[in-house]
Amino acid sequence: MAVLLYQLPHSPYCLPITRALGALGVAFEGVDISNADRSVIIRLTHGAYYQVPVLAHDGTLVYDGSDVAAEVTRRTVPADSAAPPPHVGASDGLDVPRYIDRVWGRGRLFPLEHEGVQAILVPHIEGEIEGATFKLTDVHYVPAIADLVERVMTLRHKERRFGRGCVDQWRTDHVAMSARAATLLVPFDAMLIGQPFLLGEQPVYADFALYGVLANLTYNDWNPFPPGLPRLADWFARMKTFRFA
Ligand SMILES: N[C@@H](CCC(=O)N[C@@H](CS)C(=O)NCC(=O)O)C(=O)O
Repeated sequence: MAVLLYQLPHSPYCLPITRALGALGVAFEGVDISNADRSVIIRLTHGAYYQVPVLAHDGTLVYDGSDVAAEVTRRTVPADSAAPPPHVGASDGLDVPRYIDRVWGRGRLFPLEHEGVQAILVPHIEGEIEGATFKLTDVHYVPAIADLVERVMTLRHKERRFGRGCVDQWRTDHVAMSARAATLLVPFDAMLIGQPFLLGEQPVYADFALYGVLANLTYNDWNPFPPGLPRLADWFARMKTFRFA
């Protein structure tokens, strides 16, 4: 039952997956890919995907949109070429954690009674919150890339999206950006009044998604945990080691 996770170890989208696998006691091997060279993922998915995470589980490849991508691949791969591996997933941006929940989680990451609130909460965490935190990491992450070409290609990727000089600008603005991130996190601190995890007695995927954002922010101690959030700080410590019973 080999489980491989193709990942960027600091990624706010990969850290929830590695933590969820850990919390569920699933043994897996992490395969780190280059941020600047996605050829491993592109070959693995027969050109259907270039992002991470990608989970390979007993010949099944799982990544965001993999069901749809598999359909497209099936239709477009010539009959005489090697068939692509089977794919699973339902494309709502959460195909990998939903697969993990189906195979190992017994519905604990996505309990039916929390589907509605998670459909609001998780996109907010992956959008607004992640959007306020990853730049604070990137000001440390990008210059720390040892390989010159990898570093500049990663910078290029950022600058094509956010404009020339964006990483230097984020460095200049980091005090205001840190304060904004802390403000955005206040409601999560309040959610923990009277309960140990965001929606109750044990974590659901929203906890892992938020964990990923904060583990990315504090990766390699590049940033401190945001101040003034005592319940969230305690929750973060619990999330680091949580194991489902
Ligand atoms: N909804 C996807 C999002 C994956 C995602 O955004 N991955 C980032 C990791 S930092 C990535 O690979 N970005 C590179 C790119 O878009 O070129 C998931 O959760 O799996």
